Amino acid sequence: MDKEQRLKVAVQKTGRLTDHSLDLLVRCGLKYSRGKDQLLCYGENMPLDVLLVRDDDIPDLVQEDVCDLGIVGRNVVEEKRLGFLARGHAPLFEEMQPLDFGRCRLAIAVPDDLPYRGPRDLNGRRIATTYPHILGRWLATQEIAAEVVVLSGAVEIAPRLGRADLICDLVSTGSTLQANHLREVETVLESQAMLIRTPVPLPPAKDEWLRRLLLRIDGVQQVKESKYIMLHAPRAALGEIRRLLPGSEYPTVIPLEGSADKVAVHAVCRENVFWETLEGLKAAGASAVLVLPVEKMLA
Ligand code: PRT
Ligand code: ZN
Repeated sequence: MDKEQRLKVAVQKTGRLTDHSLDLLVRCGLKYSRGKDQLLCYGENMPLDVLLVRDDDIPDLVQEDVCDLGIVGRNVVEEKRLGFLARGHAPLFEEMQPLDFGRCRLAIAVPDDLPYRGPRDLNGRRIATTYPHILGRWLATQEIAAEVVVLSGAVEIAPRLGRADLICDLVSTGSTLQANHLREVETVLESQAMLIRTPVPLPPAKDEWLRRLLLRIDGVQQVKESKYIMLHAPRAALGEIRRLLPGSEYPTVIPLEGSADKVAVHAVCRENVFWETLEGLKAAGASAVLVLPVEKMLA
């Protein structure tokens, strides 16, 4: 297929999103070989190539129509979008789908010894961040007048260096904050990896592959939590057992040869199946309970 007909996806080259992004594409069926320069992954079995870049460049590459799609944190997308709007431009990328990895939050954190009762305590303070637009919008909605100190990195040490009173930075486990004697007090933005696309209409062949890719991403996301459950149950307990099976609408009920009152129940559960659920099923009369992972699903 000629070059113009191949979807190009921008993915972070090295960082927190890289493995998850490539893994998602592989689960969607992509087999790729990596180019000599290590910057391009060439799709061997799908007309889809991956361009490996810094995450901050991904919205721009999609904006400039160099790539059709990008996988990037919502924090980066939102900061870029607000930046464009502030300069009077409309951003030319569209958020398509959250991808359920790279979860973190942009949060305000204050030094352990700084008292904090609520957003109003931020008035007149200096806040260090690499996300001035998102923070600026949050401060405006909270009607707080604070000074935003824009840094390019190492935000968590800014209070100790005297460059700011507190910070607004990404947090996942919180251990970085703790190590720097900071505590989280407000969430400014919840984030996870997003699929973004160019608003430019795609030629039909590319558009068709994008449609297929989106369906496959849906399928991948559904199976992540899904389990296939098989069990034996007394017929009389079927109502209770159906109620206990998490997120499964229509289980298959199969008679068991040689047993008048027992049946086999097979069901796809679209939510995680915990030990508590299995214990509940057993208490309701289920036996021979098997829980299997689901490999692929197409609704
Ligand atoms: O080189 P490049 O520019 O591509 O990478 P980068 O260094 O800018 O990004 P990277 O790989 O650090 O993060 C990429 C994306 O992952 C971010 O834009 C977020 O969308 C997402 N993400 C998820 C995170 C975190 N979790 C996270 N914990 N990004 C950064 N962090 C930082 C956090 O600020 C702290 O400094 O990781 C550190 C550890 O966090 P704790 O809370 O677990 O201690
Ligand atoms: Zn970056």
